[in-house]
Amino acid sequence: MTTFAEELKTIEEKVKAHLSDGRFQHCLRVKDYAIKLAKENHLDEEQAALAGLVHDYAKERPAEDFLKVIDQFDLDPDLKNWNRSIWHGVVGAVMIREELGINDPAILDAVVNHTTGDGVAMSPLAKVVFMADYLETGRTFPGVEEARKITDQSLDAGVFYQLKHTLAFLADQGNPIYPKTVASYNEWARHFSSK
Ligand code: DGI
Ligand code: FE
Ligand code: FE
Repeated sequence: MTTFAEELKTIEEKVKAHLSDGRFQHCLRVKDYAIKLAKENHLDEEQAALAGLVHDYAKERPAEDFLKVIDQFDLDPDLKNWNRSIWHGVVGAVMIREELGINDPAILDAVVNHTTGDGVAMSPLAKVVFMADYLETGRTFPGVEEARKITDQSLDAGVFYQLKHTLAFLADQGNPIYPKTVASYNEWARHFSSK
């Protein structure tokens, strides 16, 4: 029998081996923040820890690796028009399943959605990982304290805060915006708007 702590340690070593130290430390902080948010929202802390730990597992893989997986697993061919920012979640989840042996669909779904968010039907675990990635203690962007407070009060309000600000930031930089990011924003905007 392996305990959860042992399983986490084994996965942690594998994640560490695939990432620069800075990115690995980010993953550890996301794990910790995900545990905090899971506690606050009465969710499974072990699932949150594991999902937080692995969420950026694929972040530093070469483009060819992602392109191969997109073909091999018949993922949406439109993905090829995007880049690592989008691939590391959507395609990275397949690598996490295949290479780390994580099969829990809730964890894989949280990884898939950690960059773009998802609509209002987004799972509580996916919300936790999405917010932990944004709010982990190493994040210092203007507004991060406000975002942490809002999220402590309401996970949903935090998700909308992040989508609003990320969309505005990407547009301000003149970056293309992945359709799912826009769709996620629209669903939450309708959910929170009175009109
Ligand atoms: O992987 P992280 O840096 O911890 O965080 P992330 O996965 O949330 O975001 C990765 C990058 O992707 C970040 O620079 C913002 C960017 N991003 C998020 N949504 C979109 C996006 N980039 C594009 N082009 N389109 C998006 O919709
Ligand atoms: Fe990421
Ligand atoms: Fe991240």
